[in-house]
Amino acid sequence: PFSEPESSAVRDFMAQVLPKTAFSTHSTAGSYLMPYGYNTSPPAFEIYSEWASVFLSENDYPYGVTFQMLGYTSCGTTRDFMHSEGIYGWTPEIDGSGFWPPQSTIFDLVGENVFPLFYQSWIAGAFVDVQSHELGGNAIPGETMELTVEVKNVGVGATAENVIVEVTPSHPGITVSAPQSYGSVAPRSRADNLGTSFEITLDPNFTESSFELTLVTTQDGIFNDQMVLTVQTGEKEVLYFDNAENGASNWISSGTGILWSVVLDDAYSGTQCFGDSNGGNGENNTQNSFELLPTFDFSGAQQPAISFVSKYSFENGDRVDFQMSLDAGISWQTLDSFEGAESWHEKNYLLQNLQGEASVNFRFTLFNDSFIPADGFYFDDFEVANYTNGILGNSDFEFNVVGVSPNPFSGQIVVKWFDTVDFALIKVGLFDLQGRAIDMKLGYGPKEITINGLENLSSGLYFLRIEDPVKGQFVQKMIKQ
Ligand SMILES: [Ca+2]
Ligand SMILES: [Ca+2]
Ligand SMILES: [Ca+2]
Repeated sequence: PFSEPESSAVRDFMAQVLPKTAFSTHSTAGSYLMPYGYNTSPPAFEIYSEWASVFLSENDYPYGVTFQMLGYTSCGTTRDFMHSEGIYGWTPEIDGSGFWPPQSTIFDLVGENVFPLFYQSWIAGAFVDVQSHELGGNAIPGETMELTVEVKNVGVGATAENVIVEVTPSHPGITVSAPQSYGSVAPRSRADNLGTSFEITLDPNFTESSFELTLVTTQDGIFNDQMVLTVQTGEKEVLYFDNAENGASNWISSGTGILWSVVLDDAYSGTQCFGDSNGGNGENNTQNSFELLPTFDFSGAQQPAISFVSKYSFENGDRVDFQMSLDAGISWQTLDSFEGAESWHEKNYLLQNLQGEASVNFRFTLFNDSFIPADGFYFDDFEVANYTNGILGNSDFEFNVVGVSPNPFSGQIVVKWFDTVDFALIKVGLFDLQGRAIDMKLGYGPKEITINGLENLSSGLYFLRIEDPVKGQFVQKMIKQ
């Protein structure tokens, strides 16, 4: 080694600069190579993949060792030398049509590689990510919820100083307690605000069906990371929650290739999550599933909902489908498909169309084609819940159905459909606490139904029931002023 002036110059430069992280840029595979080039699996995968899943989420480049990304081994590369010297080294393979891509593509190719360069310089020092969160209580008008936020200094070179977490609501009807100081956070360490939760208070007159909370981390007053949470209003009954910390005994893995399991490479909450390929990338020509064993009975449910946090990295042609079955696993319908790459983020599904279904199963299914296996899919904090007495309205959830306003009401109630079903008979009824009908309205494929003449109704609690032959039945708690 170092027989050539070029390689000894690199060695001498490293000794002078003492970097923590480094890129040795190549083209044109559109992927990021990890050490070691001679081996088929990388060392320190948990650190390399944790970073890469963030800095490559913008350009969707997959990451792995040369053998996985390019199909051959390459010995004695700069990044291998760097890793052996305690430097985290990658070989970025910039995308493009060839070693001399057309001039017209240069701006795009540079643009998609700028964020990884920034991120690499940030993690060489200190960089504070939102690590996990826990939201307690119910989002009910006039009530207060408690939010704890855990952060992590994902950097390797410095302690993060003056770390502050701020929570910003999407709606003026939500108030949040002041930003909190997390002090100093050592490299690769976590900190949280357990015991001094953020307080999230809903105005007594809040009428939205959901709202968002944006969690922002700063270090010395400089923005680092953000995470957006969607909160559904109503009383939440948790039917199933799994943070993966107790293993995968509630899930069944089947199919070809590496099977789904607990993943230790990265986690949102705690130290474990679930995924298709622990310890590295997946395998080509794989199709397998991870099915939740409990079956759910939504026959008495008002608003079934699912949420989880996930991150993923797929090469073009590979994907994960999130699926449900209404016939005990004989047939599966896809609720969502995950392709490309995303860093940790929350997913929410308001499954109003499952209301009344007595037997519902859920699973994740992975499809890897015959070319380039990427890191795959990770998920954590998987929750199945039923919301009751929530506010129905224009929602940030993926399935929007109806809006009811105002609530509290005085003279009239207006019910609106955002997701119109033509030629469907919609029934809207207002009932008192004893179940007596106050008024009933029918509409044939309407976008709006108004119940009038409620001025003389005595103040108190009522229920509005909306029956839609396609979307199902919804019950909404209403307050008469
Ligand atoms: Ca976890
Ligand atoms: Ca993996
Ligand atoms: Ca592939």
